[in-house]
Amino acid sequence: MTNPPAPDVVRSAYAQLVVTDLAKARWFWVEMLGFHVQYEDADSLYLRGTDELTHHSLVLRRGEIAALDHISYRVRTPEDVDKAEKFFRRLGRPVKRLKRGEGTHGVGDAVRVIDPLGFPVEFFHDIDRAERLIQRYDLHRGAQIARMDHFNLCTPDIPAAYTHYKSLGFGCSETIEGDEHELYAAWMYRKQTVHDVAFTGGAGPRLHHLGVATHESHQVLRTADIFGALHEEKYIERGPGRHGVSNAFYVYLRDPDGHRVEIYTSDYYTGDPDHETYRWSVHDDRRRDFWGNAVIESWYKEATPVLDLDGRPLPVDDALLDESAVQVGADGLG
Ligand code: XXG
Ligand code: FE2
Ligand code: CA
Repeated sequence: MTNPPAPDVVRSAYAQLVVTDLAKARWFWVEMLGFHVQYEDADSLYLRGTDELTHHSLVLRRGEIAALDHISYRVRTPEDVDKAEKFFRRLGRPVKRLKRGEGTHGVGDAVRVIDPLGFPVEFFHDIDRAERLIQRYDLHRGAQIARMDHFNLCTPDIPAAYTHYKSLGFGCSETIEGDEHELYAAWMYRKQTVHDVAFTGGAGPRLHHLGVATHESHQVLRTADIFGALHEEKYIERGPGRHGVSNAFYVYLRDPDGHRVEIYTSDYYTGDPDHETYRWSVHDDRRRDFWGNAVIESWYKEATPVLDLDGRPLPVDDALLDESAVQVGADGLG
Protein backbone atom coordinates (compact mmCIF):
# COMPACT_ATOMS: atom_id res chain seq x y z
CA MET A 1 0.00 0.00 0.00
CA THR A 2 1.36 3.46 -0.87
CA ASN A 3 1.55 6.09 1.84
CA PRO A 4 -1.25 8.68 1.78
CA PRO A 5 -0.07 12.13 0.60
CA ALA A 6 1.18 14.55 3.24
CA PRO A 7 -0.96 17.60 4.06
CA ASP A 8 0.28 20.88 2.54
CA VAL A 9 1.54 22.70 5.64
CA VAL A 10 1.66 26.50 5.28
CA ARG A 11 3.41 27.45 8.52
CA SER A 12 3.77 27.01 12.26
CA ALA A 13 0.64 28.84 13.45
CA TYR A 14 0.09 28.72 17.19
CA ALA A 15 0.85 26.93 20.43
CA GLN A 16 -1.31 26.29 23.47
CA LEU A 17 0.56 26.41 26.79
CA VAL A 18 -0.80 25.42 30.16
CA VAL A 19 0.12 28.01 32.80
CA THR A 20 -0.47 27.71 36.53
CA ASP A 21 -1.15 31.42 37.22
CA LEU A 22 -2.99 33.27 34.48
CA ALA A 23 -2.43 36.72 36.04
CA LYS A 24 1.34 36.20 36.15
CA ALA A 25 1.29 34.82 32.60
CA ARG A 26 -0.66 37.87 31.42
CA TRP A 27 1.96 40.15 32.99
CA PHE A 28 4.75 38.35 31.16
CA TRP A 29 3.21 37.78 27.72
CA VAL A 30 0.95 40.83 27.43
CA GLU A 31 2.55 43.59 29.53
CA MET A 32 6.19 42.68 28.99
CA LEU A 33 6.24 41.07 25.52
CA GLY A 34 3.43 43.13 24.03
CA PHE A 35 1.18 40.35 22.74
CA HIS A 36 -2.34 41.60 22.00
CA VAL A 37 -5.32 40.01 23.73
CA GLN A 38 -7.74 39.00 20.99
CA TYR A 39 -10.16 37.06 23.19
CA GLU A 40 -10.31 35.86 26.78
CA ASP A 41 -12.52 33.80 29.04
CA ALA A 42 -12.23 32.82 32.70
CA ASP A 43 -9.49 30.24 32.04
CA SER A 44 -7.69 31.32 28.86
CA LEU A 45 -6.02 34.15 27.00
CA TYR A 46 -5.87 34.18 23.18
CA LEU A 47 -2.94 36.29 21.99
CA ARG A 48 -1.40 37.47 18.73
CA GLY A 49 1.38 39.68 17.43
CA THR A 50 0.97 42.92 15.49
CA ASP A 51 1.45 41.34 12.03
CA GLU A 52 -0.95 38.47 12.51
CA LEU A 53 -4.26 38.53 10.63
CA THR A 54 -5.49 35.30 12.19
CA HIS A 55 -7.22 35.01 15.57
CA HIS A 56 -4.27 33.94 17.75
CA SER A 57 -0.74 32.59 17.71
CA LEU A 58 -0.59 31.73 21.40
CA VAL A 59 -3.21 30.38 23.78
CA LEU A 60 -2.48 30.42 27.52
CA ARG A 61 -4.76 28.05 29.39
CA ARG A 62 -4.94 27.82 33.19
CA GLY A 63 -4.13 24.34 34.53
CA GLU A 64 -2.49 22.36 37.32
CA ILE A 65 0.83 21.54 35.67
CA ALA A 66 2.84 23.83 33.39
CA ALA A 67 2.93 22.00 30.05
CA LEU A 68 2.52 22.19 26.28
CA ASP A 69 -1.07 21.29 25.32
CA HIS A 70 -0.27 21.25 21.58
CA ILE A 71 1.55 22.97 18.76
CA SER A 72 -0.48 23.74 15.66
CA TYR A 73 0.25 24.05 11.93
CA ARG A 74 -1.99 25.79 9.41
CA VAL A 75 -2.61 23.79 6.22
CA ARG A 76 -3.45 25.24 2.80
CA THR A 77 -7.00 23.95 2.21
CA PRO A 78 -9.83 22.28 4.17
CA GLU A 79 -8.98 19.05 2.30
CA ASP A 80 -5.48 19.13 3.80
CA VAL A 81 -7.05 18.58 7.24
CA ASP A 82 -8.48 15.28 5.88
CA LYS A 83 -5.07 14.48 4.41
CA ALA A 84 -3.45 15.04 7.80
CA GLU A 85 -5.95 12.70 9.44
CA LYS A 86 -5.27 9.92 6.88
CA PHE A 87 -1.51 10.49 7.03
CA PHE A 88 -1.31 9.95 10.80
CA ARG A 89 -3.90 7.14 10.90
CA ARG A 90 -1.74 5.27 8.38
CA LEU A 91 1.22 5.71 10.75
CA GLY A 92 -0.90 4.15 13.49
CA ARG A 93 -0.69 7.25 15.66
CA PRO A 94 -3.41 8.50 18.09
CA VAL A 95 -5.73 10.86 16.13
CA LYS A 96 -8.64 13.05 17.26
CA ARG A 97 -10.89 15.00 14.87
CA LEU A 98 -12.41 18.24 16.22
CA LYS A 99 -15.25 20.23 14.65
CA ARG A 100 -15.53 24.02 15.17
CA GLY A 101 -16.59 24.57 18.77
CA GLU A 102 -14.98 21.35 20.03
CA GLY A 103 -11.38 22.53 19.98
CA THR A 104 -9.64 25.88 20.34
CA HIS A 105 -11.82 29.02 20.22
CA GLY A 106 -11.57 30.72 16.80
CA VAL A 107 -10.33 27.58 15.03
CA GLY A 108 -12.55 25.52 12.71
CA ASP A 109 -12.29 21.88 11.68
CA ALA A 110 -9.01 20.45 13.00
CA VAL A 111 -7.19 17.21 13.59
CA ARG A 112 -4.96 16.53 16.58
CA VAL A 113 -2.42 13.75 16.66
CA ILE A 114 0.40 12.41 18.77
CA ASP A 115 3.11 12.40 16.12
CA PRO A 116 5.83 9.73 15.79
CA LEU A 117 8.11 11.87 18.00
CA GLY A 118 5.45 11.84 20.74
CA PHE A 119 4.35 15.49 20.38
CA PRO A 120 0.74 16.69 20.46
CA VAL A 121 0.31 18.39 17.07
CA GLU A 122 -2.76 19.99 15.48
CA PHE A 123 -3.46 20.70 11.80
CA PHE A 124 -6.20 23.16 10.80
CA HIS A 125 -7.12 25.40 7.89
CA ASP A 126 -10.11 27.45 9.07
CA ILE A 127 -9.46 30.21 11.62
CA ASP A 128 -11.17 33.53 12.42
CA ARG A 129 -9.64 36.65 10.92
CA ALA A 130 -8.31 39.55 12.98
CA GLU A 131 -7.79 43.28 12.50
CA ARG A 132 -4.50 44.55 11.11
CA LEU A 133 -2.38 46.10 13.90
CA ILE A 134 0.90 46.62 12.02
CA GLN A 135 0.49 50.39 11.95
CA ARG A 136 -1.35 50.76 15.27
CA TYR A 137 1.92 52.02 16.76
CA ASP A 138 -0.09 53.47 19.61
CA LEU A 139 -0.84 49.88 20.73
CA HIS A 140 2.69 48.46 20.38
CA ARG A 141 4.46 47.91 23.68
CA GLY A 142 7.16 45.91 25.45
CA ALA A 143 8.97 43.58 23.05
CA GLN A 144 6.53 44.58 20.26
CA ILE A 145 6.10 40.99 19.06
CA ALA A 146 5.15 40.81 15.38
CA ARG A 147 4.34 37.10 14.91
CA MET A 148 4.94 33.48 15.83
CA ASP A 149 8.03 32.23 14.02
CA HIS A 150 8.90 28.68 15.15
CA PHE A 151 8.62 25.77 17.55
CA ASN A 152 11.75 24.17 18.99
CA LEU A 153 11.32 20.60 20.19
CA CYS A 154 13.50 18.43 22.44
CA THR A 155 13.75 14.90 21.17
CA PRO A 156 16.28 12.11 21.83
CA ASP A 157 16.41 10.97 18.18
CA ILE A 158 17.20 13.90 15.85
CA PRO A 159 17.53 11.73 12.67
CA ALA A 160 14.04 10.33 13.33
CA ALA A 161 12.65 13.87 13.77
CA TYR A 162 14.37 14.97 10.55
CA THR A 163 12.95 11.98 8.62
CA HIS A 164 9.42 12.51 9.94
CA TYR A 165 9.35 16.22 9.03
CA LYS A 166 10.92 15.46 5.60
CA SER A 167 7.98 13.12 4.99
CA LEU A 168 5.67 16.07 5.81
CA GLY A 169 7.36 18.08 3.03
CA PHE A 170 9.61 20.28 5.19
CA GLY A 171 12.93 21.60 3.82
CA CYS A 172 16.08 21.72 5.94
CA SER A 173 17.89 25.06 6.14
CA GLU A 174 20.68 24.28 8.62
CA THR A 175 22.10 21.47 10.75
CA ILE A 176 24.70 20.91 13.46
CA GLU A 177 26.73 17.77 12.75
CA GLY A 178 29.56 15.74 14.28
CA ASP A 179 32.71 14.51 12.50
CA GLU A 180 30.85 11.45 11.16
CA HIS A 181 27.82 13.59 10.21
CA GLU A 182 25.93 12.56 13.35
CA LEU A 183 22.98 14.92 13.50
CA TYR A 184 22.90 17.01 16.71
CA ALA A 185 20.29 19.53 15.59
CA ALA A 186 18.24 20.49 12.50
CA TRP A 187 16.18 23.52 11.39
CA MET A 188 13.26 22.80 9.03
CA TYR A 189 10.76 24.99 7.21
CA ARG A 190 7.59 25.25 5.15
CA LYS A 191 7.26 29.05 5.09
CA GLN A 192 10.17 30.79 3.39
CA THR A 193 12.30 31.46 6.48
CA VAL A 194 15.00 29.44 8.25
CA HIS A 195 12.43 27.38 10.12
CA ASP A 196 8.99 26.53 11.38
CA VAL A 197 10.38 23.78 13.59
CA ALA A 198 13.79 22.82 14.97
CA PHE A 199 15.05 19.98 17.12
CA THR A 200 17.32 20.12 20.15
CA GLY A 201 18.84 16.80 21.26
CA GLY A 202 17.65 15.87 24.73
CA ALA A 203 15.06 13.97 26.70
CA GLY A 204 11.76 14.17 24.84
CA PRO A 205 9.06 14.79 23.89
CA ARG A 206 9.45 18.23 25.54
CA LEU A 207 8.96 21.75 24.17
CA HIS A 208 12.32 23.55 24.14
CA HIS A 209 10.95 26.98 23.19
CA LEU A 210 8.58 29.08 21.13
CA GLY A 211 10.34 31.50 18.77
CA VAL A 212 8.48 34.79 18.28
CA ALA A 213 9.60 37.42 15.79
CA THR A 214 10.14 41.16 16.08
CA HIS A 215 10.84 43.39 13.09
CA GLU A 216 14.14 44.76 14.28
CA SER A 217 17.09 43.86 16.48
CA HIS A 218 16.64 46.94 18.69
CA GLN A 219 13.41 45.37 19.93
CA VAL A 220 15.42 42.40 21.24
CA LEU A 221 17.73 44.77 23.15
CA ARG A 222 14.76 46.80 24.38
CA THR A 223 13.14 43.64 25.76
CA ALA A 224 16.23 42.86 27.83
CA ASP A 225 16.47 46.50 28.96
CA ILE A 226 12.85 46.54 30.17
CA PHE A 227 13.32 43.37 32.24
CA GLY A 228 16.51 44.87 33.69
CA ALA A 229 14.91 48.23 34.45
CA LEU A 230 12.12 46.55 36.44
CA HIS A 231 14.65 44.34 38.30
CA GLU A 232 13.02 41.33 36.64
CA GLU A 233 16.31 40.18 35.09
CA LYS A 234 15.79 36.64 36.41
CA TYR A 235 13.45 36.04 33.46
CA ILE A 236 16.37 36.50 31.01
CA GLU A 237 18.08 33.15 30.39
CA ARG A 238 20.46 33.52 27.43
CA GLY A 239 21.64 36.44 25.29
CA PRO A 240 21.02 38.88 23.73
CA GLY A 241 23.28 37.68 20.96
CA ARG A 242 23.65 36.76 17.31
CA HIS A 243 23.08 33.12 16.36
CA GLY A 244 25.49 31.34 14.03
CA VAL A 245 22.69 29.06 12.86
CA SER A 246 20.06 31.28 11.16
CA ASN A 247 22.04 34.52 11.68
CA ALA A 248 19.13 35.73 13.80
CA PHE A 249 19.50 38.21 16.66
CA TYR A 250 18.03 36.70 19.83
CA VAL A 251 17.28 36.68 23.53
CA TYR A 252 15.76 33.74 25.45
CA LEU A 253 13.42 34.35 28.37
CA ARG A 254 11.61 31.99 30.74
CA ASP A 255 8.02 32.85 31.62
CA PRO A 256 6.73 32.60 35.23
CA ASP A 257 6.05 28.85 34.67
CA GLY A 258 9.47 28.24 33.11
CA HIS A 259 8.19 28.03 29.51
CA ARG A 260 11.02 29.30 27.31
CA VAL A 261 10.44 31.94 24.62
CA GLU A 262 12.96 33.29 22.15
CA ILE A 263 12.63 36.84 20.84
CA TYR A 264 14.04 36.37 17.33
CA THR A 265 14.71 38.59 14.33
CA SER A 266 16.63 38.97 11.04
CA ASP A 267 16.96 35.49 9.61
CA TYR A 268 16.86 34.99 5.82
CA TYR A 269 14.84 33.81 2.79
CA THR A 270 14.83 30.08 2.00
CA GLY A 271 12.12 29.84 -0.68
CA ASP A 272 14.13 28.87 -3.75
CA PRO A 273 13.50 25.26 -4.79
CA ASP A 274 17.23 24.42 -4.76
CA HIS A 275 17.95 26.05 -1.40
CA GLU A 276 20.86 24.13 0.12
CA THR A 277 21.25 22.99 3.71
CA TYR A 278 24.03 24.84 5.57
CA ARG A 279 25.93 22.40 7.83
CA TRP A 280 27.68 23.55 11.01
CA SER A 281 30.34 21.47 12.74
CA VAL A 282 29.51 20.76 16.37
CA HIS A 283 33.12 21.93 17.04
CA ASP A 284 32.49 25.42 15.63
CA ASP A 285 32.10 27.74 18.65
CA ARG A 286 30.13 30.21 16.55
CA ARG A 287 27.27 27.82 15.75
CA ARG A 288 24.93 28.75 18.62
CA ASP A 289 26.36 32.18 19.36
CA PHE A 290 28.24 33.80 16.49
CA TRP A 291 30.47 35.69 18.94
CA GLY A 292 31.43 32.47 20.75
CA ASN A 293 29.65 33.23 24.01
CA ALA A 294 29.01 30.09 26.05
CA VAL A 295 25.52 28.61 26.17
CA ILE A 296 24.16 28.38 29.72
CA GLU A 297 23.57 24.77 30.84
CA SER A 298 19.87 25.29 31.68
CA TRP A 299 19.30 26.11 27.99
CA TYR A 300 20.41 22.61 26.99
CA LYS A 301 18.84 20.76 29.91
CA GLU A 302 15.48 22.33 30.85
CA ALA A 303 12.26 22.18 28.83
CA THR A 304 8.46 22.01 29.07
CA PRO A 305 6.63 18.64 29.40
CA VAL A 306 3.90 17.86 26.85
CA LEU A 307 0.35 16.49 27.24
CA ASP A 308 -1.37 13.63 25.43
CA LEU A 309 -4.70 14.10 23.60
CA ASP A 310 -6.59 13.67 26.89
CA GLY A 311 -4.51 16.25 28.72
CA ARG A 312 -2.24 13.85 30.67
CA PRO A 313 1.54 14.45 30.84
CA LEU A 314 3.53 12.21 28.49
CA PRO A 315 6.62 10.35 29.76
CA VAL A 316 10.01 11.35 28.32
CA ASP A 317 12.81 9.31 26.74
CA ASP A 318 16.47 10.12 27.27
CA ALA A 319 18.87 11.53 24.72
CA LEU A 320 20.86 9.35 22.33
CA LEU A 321 23.24 12.22 21.47
CA ASP A 322 23.64 15.16 23.81
CA GLU A 323 25.26 18.19 22.23
CA SER A 324 25.82 19.85 25.60
CA ALA A 325 28.31 17.08 26.45
CA VAL A 326 30.57 18.04 23.52
CA GLN A 327 33.70 19.69 24.97
CA VAL A 328 34.46 22.63 22.72
CA GLY A 329 36.01 26.01 23.47
CA ALA A 330 33.68 28.76 24.56
CA ASP A 331 30.63 26.52 24.23
CA GLY A 332 32.18 23.69 26.25
CA LEU A 333 29.89 22.14 28.79
CA GLY A 334 29.84 18.70 30.28
O1 XXG B 1 15.97 29.67 16.45
C1 XXG B 1 17.14 29.30 16.61
C2 XXG B 1 17.40 28.43 17.78
O2 XXG B 1 16.95 27.15 17.45
O3 XXG B 1 16.62 28.89 18.87
C3 XXG B 1 18.82 28.34 18.15
C4 XXG B 1 18.21 29.59 15.73
C5 XXG B 1 19.49 29.28 16.05
C6 XXG B 1 19.80 28.66 17.27
S1 XXG B 1 21.44 28.36 17.69
O4 XXG B 1 21.55 28.41 19.19
O5 XXG B 1 21.81 27.03 17.22
O6 XXG B 1 22.31 29.37 17.06
FE1 FE2 C 1 14.73 29.33 18.19
CA1 CA D 1 19.33 34.91 33.98
